[in-house]
Amino acid sequence: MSLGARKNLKARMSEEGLLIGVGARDALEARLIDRAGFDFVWSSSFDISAAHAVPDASLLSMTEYLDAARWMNEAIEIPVLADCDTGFGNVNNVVFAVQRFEDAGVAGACIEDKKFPKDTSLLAGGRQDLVSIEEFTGKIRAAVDARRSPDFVVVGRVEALIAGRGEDEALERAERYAEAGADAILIHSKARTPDEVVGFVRRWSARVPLVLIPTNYPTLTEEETSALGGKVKMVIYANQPVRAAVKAVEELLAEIKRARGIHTIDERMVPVSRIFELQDVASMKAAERKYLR
Ligand code: SPV
Ligand code: MG
Repeated sequence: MSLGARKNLKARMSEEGLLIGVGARDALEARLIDRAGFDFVWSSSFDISAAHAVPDASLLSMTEYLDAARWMNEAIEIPVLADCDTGFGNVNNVVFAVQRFEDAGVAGACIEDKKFPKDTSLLAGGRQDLVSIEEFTGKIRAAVDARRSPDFVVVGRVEALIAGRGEDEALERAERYAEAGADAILIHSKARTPDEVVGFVRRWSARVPLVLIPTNYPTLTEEETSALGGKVKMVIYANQPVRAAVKAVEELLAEIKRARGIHTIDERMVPVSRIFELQDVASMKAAERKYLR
């Protein structure tokens, strides 16, 4: 199966410049990200877990992540890069997942080198055990062989910095995952400044492009990232929409409680007509006019 031109993240990776993705928890958020002009949607395990009010710790099943990614993909024109955690188990789970995400029209899958079940990367005191390089290169090779189209992007995610294993091990893992066939390497860091990631980027061989998630080092701008010499191809703002939504909804609910009514909150909400627009009610009504007799 080949992806439609606009969904082809692989083709876009060979264009000049950074690709900017934003994390979504559902199709509505994905549609907002698309309408705002970003390059791709990250179907985030953190965001989808948060939407279910459960920890991002391999608790939801692959099917739930797949469903979320499929709904997102169907709602938008831009590609979805699926956060596939550890691949949901061993190589058999990786093969199973890659085929299903690809069949759902998703543009690519990212798998990380943590042990299943994983703990979320930015949690202080979280379990950050890694699988061996051999085990993880097996997963990358399995993912690459399982995809039906070479356009399906396989991202290998290195958690060595998150696990406190240091830059040398992170570089070795990245090199080995690229050698195993990963189209890009996501290097994650929970340091509070960009220095750790910048140090990695500077030493990276540039064998394949890099992906960054600057949640914990938000001072790194896109301009500064581009200035790192073109080794970074994608930046993912992984969880800002869900965090903004929680803040807005908490404040709204507090105001309703305080005012004992909904007479003071119009300014805090979009009108119902905006939701109709995001639901594309207009297309449904056009179809009714054409076909409904
Ligand atoms: C996600 O958004 O689910 C990620 C990024 O994997 S992080 O939460 O920082 O691990
Ligand atoms: Mg995740």
